Amino acid sequence: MGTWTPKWLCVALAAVVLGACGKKEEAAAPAAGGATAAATDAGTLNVYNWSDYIAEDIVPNFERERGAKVNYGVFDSNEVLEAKLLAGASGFDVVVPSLQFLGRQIQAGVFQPLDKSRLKNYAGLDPELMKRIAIQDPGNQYGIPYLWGTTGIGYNVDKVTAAFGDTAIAGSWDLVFKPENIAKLKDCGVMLLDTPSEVLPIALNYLGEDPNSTDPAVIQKGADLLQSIRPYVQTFHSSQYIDALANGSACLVIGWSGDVLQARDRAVEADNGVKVAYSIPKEGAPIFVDMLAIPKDAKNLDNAYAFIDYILRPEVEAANSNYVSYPNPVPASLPLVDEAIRNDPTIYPPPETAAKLFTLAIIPPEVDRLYTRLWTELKTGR
Ligand code: N2P
Repeated sequence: MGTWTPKWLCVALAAVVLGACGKKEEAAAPAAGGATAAATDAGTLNVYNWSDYIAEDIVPNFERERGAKVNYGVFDSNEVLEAKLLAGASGFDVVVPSLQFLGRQIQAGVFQPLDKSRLKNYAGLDPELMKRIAIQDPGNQYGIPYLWGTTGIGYNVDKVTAAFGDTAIAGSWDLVFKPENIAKLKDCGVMLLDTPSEVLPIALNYLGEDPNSTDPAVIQKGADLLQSIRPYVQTFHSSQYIDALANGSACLVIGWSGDVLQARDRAVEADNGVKVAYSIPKEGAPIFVDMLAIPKDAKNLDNAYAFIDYILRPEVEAANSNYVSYPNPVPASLPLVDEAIRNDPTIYPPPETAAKLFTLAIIPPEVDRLYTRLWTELKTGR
């Protein structure tokens, strides 16, 4: 690699159909101090982002440069963020939904259109990516891409090798979806993301169905597949798996690319002998783009724009990618991204892998309700 190659990403994103998502929960409460202040730009900024999703010095550096205090809260699922946004008066100035959730939140009137003249780094965003994003954010009016990634398999190299002789099996969703395979890893800990909006489409894709199907009979097939492996799943959670993989208490997860790679790095830092790896299975996997957006009722607009513009600096997004192992949408940052990350095919998938990635569409409310019901049944074992 070595050069920015957005073409494959475009191919993957071009597969966007109409709507797919779901419902769900959890994460630390936002420290939305200042949310009740009526004044504009009272020296604060309320940011609500995914957990484990920012280089540790970005917020302090911004605070120092801007002379503002950032209240930084975290969540670990789109469903949790969406519940807060739809309830209104969230107190947040900047939030980070995934594109397909942003799409339906735009329709619900949650965000304010962006004044791009206030973002001097806007021109540095990859134009091909922006074009694809416009399928779900028409005219790129509401969202700025933050980072992107894939949803695949995280695993403990030694445990998988002990069970199967080598790790080849991790290249296929067969590892997760064939009961006889997942059963072999049951005792070392299996965790799935607690997010129906990604796990159900993964199951459908594995079955050869449209991952974004809105047909209840088709969606039921995905739910049945998940029920068949339910006895082997220990936990549904969307952030605890990083530490669990790193400390050896989980050996198989459905997880997000950068999170699994952070687990790998934490194990190396801890020098505990645990080897973690991430795979994009050959049958295909979701590709997601997480989007910076400003709620309609945000109070600290100047700071919100300043923060987004700060993030878009090539050196800031490069530092971000280097820290969290997720690619970013600013091509000029690439020369500053560590070679080990730039050249890692599980972070920047090569074209043949990219061709198999699928985007998630905006699903209609009745499908959303079906997802939620099926997910509850799955988790509670009904
Ligand atoms: C960060 C996960 C972000 C990727 N922990 C999910 N969109």
